[in-house]
Amino acid sequence: MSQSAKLELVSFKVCPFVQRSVIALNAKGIAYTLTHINPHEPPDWFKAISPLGKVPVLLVDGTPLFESAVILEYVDEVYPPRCTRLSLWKKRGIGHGSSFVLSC
Ligand SMILES: N[C@@H](CCC(=O)N[C@@H](CS)C(=O)NCC(=O)O)C(=O)O
Repeated sequence: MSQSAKLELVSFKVCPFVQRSVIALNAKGIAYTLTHINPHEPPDWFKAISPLGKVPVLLVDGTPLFESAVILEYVDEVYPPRCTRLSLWKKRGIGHGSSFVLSC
């Protein structure tokens, strides 16, 4: 686990679970690429990396992390500052829409 890892978030445009990952990554200013798929018609490469067949999946140097809560935990642990409710709220000026992040 390192901050220099290459991150790719596998996404579905209207998925709220993806959005909480996007909010966390953006709030911490982390560089990542976004790859959209349709999880209801998943490509073969996605089936191979996603045991549950759901998005989001965060590829960390190619290793898949799945479940948005786990992704949030990873992002919070590896990329300081910790997103304690208070610190993110105060330091980043994040409003109500980010309550997903604050639940991590
Ligand atoms: N508990 C999962 C839920 C993710 C989820 O349900 N994603 C939906 C899209 S919003 C999905 O991939 N559905 C495809 C399916 O269930 O086959 C998480 O928090 O990551």
